[in-house]
Amino acid sequence: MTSDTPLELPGYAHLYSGKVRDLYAPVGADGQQRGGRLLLVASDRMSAYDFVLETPIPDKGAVLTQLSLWWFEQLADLVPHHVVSTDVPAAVAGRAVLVERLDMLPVECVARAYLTGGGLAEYRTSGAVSGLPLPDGLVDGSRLPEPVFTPSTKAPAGEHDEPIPYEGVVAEIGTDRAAQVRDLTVRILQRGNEIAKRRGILLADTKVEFGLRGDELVLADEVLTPDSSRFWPADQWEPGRQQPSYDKQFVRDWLTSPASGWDRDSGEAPPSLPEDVVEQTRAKYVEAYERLTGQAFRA
Ligand code: Q0Z
Repeated sequence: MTSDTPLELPGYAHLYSGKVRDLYAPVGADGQQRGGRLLLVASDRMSAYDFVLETPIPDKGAVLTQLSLWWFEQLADLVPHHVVSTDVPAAVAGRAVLVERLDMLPVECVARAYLTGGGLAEYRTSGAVSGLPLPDGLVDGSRLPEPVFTPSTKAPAGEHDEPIPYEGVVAEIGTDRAAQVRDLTVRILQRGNEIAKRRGILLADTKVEFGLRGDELVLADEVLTPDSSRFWPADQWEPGRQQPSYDKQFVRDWLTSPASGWDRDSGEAPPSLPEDVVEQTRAKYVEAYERLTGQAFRA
């Protein structure tokens, strides 16, 4: 269990830390929170096999932050987003965004374009995903006839999100809002895949979060990053097996190799990563950013 002290940022109060990100609120000289804004900070921490690794991946937080900002622009004709400014404290420059504080919807909006993970497990049990019947004969990695909305609960810290039926979303936020987030989530993944596929990356699935600005739905959090979505190398896509991960494969391969000395089933935390695995992994994050955006990554 890692319990790193969050950064102290002058002018900000630390609110919360997720596995790999930290949330702050701007505060005035009086120490009171200034209304309406939050600071989202992406760290260089990485998770694998449900552990937060002790070895940081240099620039990961900045790459994912810059990628998410780029996607918000690509999606701006579909849905407004929460980003206010990238003018952030020097200590987190490039890896933090100032955002509008929204009333967050109490559901995780997931869409799947390819079948794997929890969706595959549900399909094997029932022939359906989130209650939507699918054709027979699909295997791990199959492309779905069309992307499906597979919402989940927002689990408390340390727990896993649980899939919920579409009707559960309706019960939480109402018929019209449910249909709106379902359609938007699917369109975000479709737009993402239209762009990514041409650049050699498949987006198997994604999780997005929405909030409300009054009555207006706003896309929040991070979007279409390797932490919120499964990125697959398109040239290695081969349905019928577990697909390699675009970003985590070097880490997984090393952790499960004899060289690591780690037993995944032991319950022990994984060991620190060797330098070459760190560097290869950093290169994959940078490569994803550069392929997708067509821009050079600058730290
Ligand atoms: C996002 C999270 C973390 C980063 C709350 N615009 C918003 N308005 C209100 N709340 C949020 C947002 Cl993005 C919000 N999270 C998740 C946790 C770092 C994002 F530690 N929680």
